[in-house]
Amino acid sequence: MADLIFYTNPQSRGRIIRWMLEEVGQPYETQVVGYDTMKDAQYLAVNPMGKVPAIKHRGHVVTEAAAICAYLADVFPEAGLGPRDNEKADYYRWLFYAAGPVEQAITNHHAKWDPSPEQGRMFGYGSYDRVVEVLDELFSLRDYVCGGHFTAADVYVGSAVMWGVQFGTLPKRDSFVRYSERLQGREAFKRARQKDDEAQAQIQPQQPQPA
Ligand SMILES: N[C@@H](CCC(=O)N[C@@H](CS)C(=O)NCC(=O)O)C(=O)O
Repeated sequence: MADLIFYTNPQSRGRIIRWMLEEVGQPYETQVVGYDTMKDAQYLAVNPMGKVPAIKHRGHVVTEAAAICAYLADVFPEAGLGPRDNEKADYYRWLFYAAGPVEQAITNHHAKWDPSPEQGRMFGYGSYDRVVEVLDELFSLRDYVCGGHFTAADVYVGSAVMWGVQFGTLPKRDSFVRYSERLQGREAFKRARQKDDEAQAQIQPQQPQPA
């Protein structure tokens, strides 16, 4: 069995981790989990939430895309994806901001439910509009989460921004578009996209086109 196993579905947040794994550059084994088998006992033994992505590294399971990004940066320091000492504040702050407030604001807003101003005091993200403004200001002022240096936090925060712009769940602010373009130019990102597209094609082989 491989040291590092990656459980994913190519049409899922597993794409975040594929990209992270390609940035890390260590060998890994991919196990594609179908949406129809995610709640089977065999996969629930890996992730009791019955969701992807997950990894198993030397027998230890890590779930939650943000945690997996941080974990991989930590256990493979040679990849240089963790924060330098003076970057740790930004790294943790924005990684957790994306995994909590950004994720909740985007998914609730997409589901057409937003807290009232009164409820916003109790909800960790306050309001969707405020979350968008804060993200926009961040990437108007810097190229990457930690300033001028790409880290694992950009894999996670950047995925939220890229998907948000692509699927229209975030507005197409200039700062988001420029940040997305910067990230999409990375070789690891392109490799990951190709591998996921190949995995997707194996699940759903292309239908022959009518003549
Ligand atoms: N909080 C999890 C969310 C994972 C998640 O919701 N994955 C979706 C795909 S994007 C899933 O596995 N859905 C299948 C299901 O719930 O049955 C993370 O950040 O990794």
